[in-house]
Amino acid sequence: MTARNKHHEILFERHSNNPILTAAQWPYATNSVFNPAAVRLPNGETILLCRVEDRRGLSHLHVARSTNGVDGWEISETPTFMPDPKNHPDELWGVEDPRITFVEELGKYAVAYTAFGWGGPGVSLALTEDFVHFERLGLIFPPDDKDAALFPRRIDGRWAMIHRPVTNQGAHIWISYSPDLRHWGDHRILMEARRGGWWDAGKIGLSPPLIETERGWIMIYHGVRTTASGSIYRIGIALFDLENPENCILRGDKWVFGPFEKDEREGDVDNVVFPCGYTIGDDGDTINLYYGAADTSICLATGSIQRTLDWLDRHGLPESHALHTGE
Ligand code: BMA
Repeated sequence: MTARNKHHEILFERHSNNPILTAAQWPYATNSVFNPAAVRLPNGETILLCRVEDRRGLSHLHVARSTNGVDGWEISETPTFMPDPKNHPDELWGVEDPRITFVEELGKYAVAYTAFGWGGPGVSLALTEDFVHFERLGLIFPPDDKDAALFPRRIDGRWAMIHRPVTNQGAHIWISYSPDLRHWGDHRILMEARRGGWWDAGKIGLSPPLIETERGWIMIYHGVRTTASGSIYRIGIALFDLENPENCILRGDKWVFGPFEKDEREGDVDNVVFPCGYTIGDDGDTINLYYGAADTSICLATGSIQRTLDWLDRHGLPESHALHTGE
């Protein structure tokens, strides 16, 4: 393994316990556990909604609970959220990569997840109060679409969702709006994949839900670089206006986190770090970022809201509106 270059600023520190969750800890036979959503309950407990892939290759979701968010995980004997292809044919080949947002207005958690069916991967939404019972709202964005998360509150009176449809013009991050969480419209491109040799050229997608700060919404996103030996999934950051999230205030130039340790370099899919959730520490600043490592296990890295904003001030540029308007 190459040594870490000492000149790089480290924004997210890996936990020494990594990987914090693996298939070996599961109470039944599974192939891999990865790409978890995360949330902290009012009692401080951390809930990870983990993607569990079985040996057919199909995924379901399973809750792991811990009081400190690092170890002592409680994992129930039975899966939490199984695909239901009978009622939701779009879930025929599984449910994947959840993102959780607590919606105060509803007093419920919204879980956006990838539903994988005949038409390809699409975005589905479910609501829950307890991570035991789930109300499915169904497929809200048809294939090919994934990497979605709901905003925790309405923007200008409407619900807003970030997602990543794929078109023959590339895989960019979009925003859409809804009056009722079921019917979505006013679709707009929020941030484009870069081109050419950039680390985030060709394909980008939201990683965990946005982080609300006084200066704006922090977006942690993944960028995919295609190389001769496959793709590399890395993480970058951007900042969006609080009241008009279509306005990208700053977008970082470099990636801030990428596959480095062995568990991230080697697994079912090599060279992947894929966060789907974070929790914020009691200090209101610490970001606990939970990520899938090489589509095989679950790891944790810790950062800071303040340091992320400082980094963006030094390494970010406003996005060119020319991308959206052609001006
Ligand atoms: C993406 C998603 C993720 C996965 C990643 C790397 O397209 O499907 O679930 O972790 O690819 O395989």
